[in-house]
Amino acid sequence: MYLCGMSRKTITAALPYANGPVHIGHLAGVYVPADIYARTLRMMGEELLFICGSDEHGVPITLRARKEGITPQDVVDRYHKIIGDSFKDLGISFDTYSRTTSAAHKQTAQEFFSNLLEKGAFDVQVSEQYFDPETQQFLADRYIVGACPKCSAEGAYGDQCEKCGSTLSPDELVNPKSALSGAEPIKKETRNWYLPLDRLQSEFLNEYIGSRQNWKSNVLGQCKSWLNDGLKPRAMTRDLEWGIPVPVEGADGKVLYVWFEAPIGYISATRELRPDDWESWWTGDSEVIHFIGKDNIVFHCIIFPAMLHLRGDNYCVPSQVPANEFLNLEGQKISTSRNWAVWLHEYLQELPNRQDELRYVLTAIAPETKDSEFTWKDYQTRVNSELVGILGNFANRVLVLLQKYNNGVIPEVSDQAQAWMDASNYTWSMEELWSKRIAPIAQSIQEYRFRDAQFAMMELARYGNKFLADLEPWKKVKEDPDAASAVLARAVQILYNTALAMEPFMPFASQRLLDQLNAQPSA
Ligand code: B3M
Ligand code: ZN
Repeated sequence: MYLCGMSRKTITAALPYANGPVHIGHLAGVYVPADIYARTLRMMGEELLFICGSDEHGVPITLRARKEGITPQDVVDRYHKIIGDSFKDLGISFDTYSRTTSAAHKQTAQEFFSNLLEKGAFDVQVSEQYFDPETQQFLADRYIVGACPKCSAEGAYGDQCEKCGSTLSPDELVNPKSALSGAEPIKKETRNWYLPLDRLQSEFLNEYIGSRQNWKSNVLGQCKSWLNDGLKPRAMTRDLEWGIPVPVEGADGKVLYVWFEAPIGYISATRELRPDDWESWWTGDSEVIHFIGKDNIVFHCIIFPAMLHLRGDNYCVPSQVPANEFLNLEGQKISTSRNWAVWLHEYLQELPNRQDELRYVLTAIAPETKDSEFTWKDYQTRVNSELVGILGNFANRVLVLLQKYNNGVIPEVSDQAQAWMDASNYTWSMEELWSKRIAPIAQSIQEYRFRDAQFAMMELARYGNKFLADLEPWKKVKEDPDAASAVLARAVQILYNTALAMEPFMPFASQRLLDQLNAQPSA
């Protein structure tokens, strides 16, 4: 097993399916924590790439295209743009936002498949699959509809009933029909390439997962339950039209399984971004970290590592997969099909320049260890009492006092006043401020505890408010102007540190504050 060196990081965020826009559940689970992580490490001077892009293959995209009477490419073009623009607007600082219909991805995914094929990694198996005799094509599970065997609802899919949520197989459907033609599907033999996950379990995965001590317990729990059940071979090719053609003679009409090629999309995006040294970000000295939601755990913790292990050639397996649980909305599960969601592009349109408020609230309630809940009431309370009441209040007081007593200029502090300040019981030295208030933020972030990190960041503003309330510069200005100057100068330092610490969480407000202080982020 090659976990790779720890000198630089390749940070990935799950590639969103380009069959719809992203919503707050995606943001809280994946994109906001990943961005906080990448921004923090950048500030700390670490070398990293932050990679994402659209996942543009898969059956849901073709179904959507059929429903709308357009091509799958039209669907993904539309959502790739909406998703990419809205991430940018929210300040998600990807180094690249690519897509899996790019030429570079097709090449990289096919090369990866061929490489494994040459190494004899796949088993070829012939199996019976559903086939539409009218349209003459194989049917993915989603393309077979019928009555649900559990709740009897009509229109259940071959993989799931959306009415009662049961997971199904097409064989269980009552009265199955092809969604393409309405014809009754028949079974037909077909040949596909399988990843022997059963063999890989004993050869590699048991040890890989078993030795991940610092992974989150929700992630390890899911992995272990997959392993306990025993892995089965899984087809890495499918009889479909939309996807990346299987690069084998005679495999016409077959494409790479979307969960085979989508994670390779991270590698392809790196290749496009860094044509000269892309492979070094996936081998040798790089450390790979995947930010994902809980429904993607098996693919990133079991299937993709198995592929990378088989690939060999110094390729790294993921060193961390800090997956989150789900976010609910006003007491209900977020659902794309029922349109129960707060869509990012709509939020940005309806509440312009309120990116940081959303980032802040989603981090405060992030489903890090269990499912959590977003409500607009809670959003309102957090914005008013925390962002305005604590952070805004502190910044406003410092800036107003500075303007009022010293024309907006940081006052000179006499030696005597500085000595009084350093000896005062009311405050810490700047070193203590750093070790007690700032270092814990970075520490929590490195342990993937973003809620704690943001809370620790807010502690700086709480501390600043208490500092001002205790030392009352507005009173001292009359009795002891020198001491008032020392208090003001120190308050500005605390505010400056707060503005820096805010950057990963609220990059827009951080920049505005730094501008108001006439300071540079790196100063
Ligand atoms: N497209 C699935 C999802 O959005 C997905 C992730 C791919 S990551 C390689 O849930
Ligand atoms: Zn049902």
